[in-house]
Amino acid sequence: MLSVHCPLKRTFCHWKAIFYKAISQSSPGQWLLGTVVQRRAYRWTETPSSRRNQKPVFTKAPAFGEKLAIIDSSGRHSYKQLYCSSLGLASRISVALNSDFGALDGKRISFLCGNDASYTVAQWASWMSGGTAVPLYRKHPLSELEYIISDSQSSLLVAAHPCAETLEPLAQKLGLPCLTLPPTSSLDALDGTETQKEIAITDWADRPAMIIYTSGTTGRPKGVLHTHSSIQAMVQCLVSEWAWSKDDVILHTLPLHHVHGIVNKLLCPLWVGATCVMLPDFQPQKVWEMLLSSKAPMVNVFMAVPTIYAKLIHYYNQHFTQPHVKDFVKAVCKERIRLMVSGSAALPLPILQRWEEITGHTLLERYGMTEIGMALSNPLKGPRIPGAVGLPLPGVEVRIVMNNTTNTTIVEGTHKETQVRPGLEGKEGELLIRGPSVFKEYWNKPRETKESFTDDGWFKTGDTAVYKDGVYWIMGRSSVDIIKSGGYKISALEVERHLLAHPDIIDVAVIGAPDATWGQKVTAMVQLKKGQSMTLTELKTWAREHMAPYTIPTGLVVLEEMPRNQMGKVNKKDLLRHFFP
Ligand code: MCA
Ligand code: AMP
Repeated sequence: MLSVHCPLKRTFCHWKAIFYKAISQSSPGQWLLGTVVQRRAYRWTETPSSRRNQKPVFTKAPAFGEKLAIIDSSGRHSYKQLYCSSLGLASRISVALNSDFGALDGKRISFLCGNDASYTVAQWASWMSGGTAVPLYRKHPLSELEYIISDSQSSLLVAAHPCAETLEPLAQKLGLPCLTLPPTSSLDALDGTETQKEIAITDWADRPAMIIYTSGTTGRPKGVLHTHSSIQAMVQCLVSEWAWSKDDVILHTLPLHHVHGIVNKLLCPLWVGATCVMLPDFQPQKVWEMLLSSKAPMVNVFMAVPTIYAKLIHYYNQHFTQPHVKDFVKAVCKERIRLMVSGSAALPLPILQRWEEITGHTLLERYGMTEIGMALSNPLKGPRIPGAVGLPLPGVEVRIVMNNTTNTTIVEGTHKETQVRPGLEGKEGELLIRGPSVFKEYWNKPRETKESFTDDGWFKTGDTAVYKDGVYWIMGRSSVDIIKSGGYKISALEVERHLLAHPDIIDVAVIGAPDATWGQKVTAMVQLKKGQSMTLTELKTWAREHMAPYTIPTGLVVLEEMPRNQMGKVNKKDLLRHFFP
């Protein structure tokens, strides 16, 4: 059998030597055969009883009773309170939709909540009533909210108390019922435990759980549908790999319409009975305060996108200048915090290094995607390689294939072993993923769903990766039309579509200019109507009404004429090289 077992504690060279010895005695055909046999051996296996055990996170809440689940700007919420309020809301949802309790059969429920306990109540209630949760984002403009509600074919809207003003007019326009929650401090008012029926659903695994909207290289944002089974796979894998326990306290500062904020930072702690401290927004000063506070419960887990670490470093450099303050910060972080994770975008080395100087923590970098959850991770214990994203998480199968018509496999690996095709060591290619956390489909988009998988069921990430020195490295996106700014994935074409609606813009190309803090900067290269002028501030002001804030250009270049090739195409790579060498 040809296989390279490559745990980091053994040297890569040692294993490479064994591998070369093995392959020198075999033909290329055997190499491929070896791959298949090994992959089957390590595939995640599911039994009928493991499927029966797949349940949403709220089913674990009663066992945690009065334990503190969420602390937010409105106060403290126990697991019992969250559970009872969710039951109450689920009951109201069923009544509003004229359905038996728990019988919504996957109907979509879009909800708009702040970063607080009301979000969890809306999510759990959607699941308890048998519906599919569609989280909306309060910073999205109305047009974006309307698009998501309509595209997901939502049957009902739920608005947290302060969001009702936004959602109710939309509900009226779309002819949908809208339930408004009481203020988060009074969520108990929803409690209806005495009148509740039992939740009769037992076959959770394949039921749709959540639709998250994500941008692609073509068309409008697509709804990524995850089942309860794929969500549970994500949660259980991270809980065990990162050793989550009920004693953990995580500080939550991310938006709640993406996997990073929803799964890694909220569902994981709630799965184990830990406590989640939720801030309404990211504010560097507040985050430092919470990380350093000695008030119980003290934060011991933190996760963020690289831009947040960059902003925290910036704040530290400006405000924590005295040596004894620096010593204090480092001592507290080292002593109290057990885990600090970075992900959603490449972590630049200067950020990793400076964070280490400041806090004594080597950030654990991991790689994930809306469609697949988390796939690759540096280890909790053991060496974390700067710039690399480690190895596949348990259950995840990884391939790197050549970006050409042959689709030759360069590398194939799992949590336990990695095989490199002889002669292709160190070659870059597209990263493919398979495993239980992979999404079910793009909502209502069978063609796009089919195109995003290979014939043998691997999801094509569109990221370029390489396997080197015993670990995986993400080299960037295969397409220039996907921009990552502040950890958000942004479609350049979607931004262009919006900007072309500006009355003075006749041509536009949007590119992601490199940026130390944001990863990339959404930069608009525009050609204006004759005699018109435009400043970045004017463009931003116009865009605020139409676009999600994180997609609004933060760079503007006005061109006399858009450079196009003979085919009429703009070469964005050339533009990037020319303007941002
Ligand atoms: C924005 N600004 C910029 C740039 N971008 N300025 C210069 N260069 C840029 N590239 C400006 C804005 O125009 C605005 O200016 C000001 O900076 C503040 O912008 P804002 O967006 O309000 O910033 P913020 O509130 O401080 O937020 C930064 C943030 C946020 C906290 C990093 O972007 C964030 O929460 N990102 C996380 C996204 C996330 O969760 N991604 C996960 C998806 P002005 O004030 O003049 O308007 S990925 C995922 O889920 C997968 C599964 C995974 O792997 O995790
Ligand atoms: P999203 O589609 O918003 O879920 O973003 C997923 C994308 O973020 C991936 O396809 C990668 O391009 C990027 N990404 C996530 N984590 C990392 C990482 N650690 N390094 C580089 N890119 C990352």
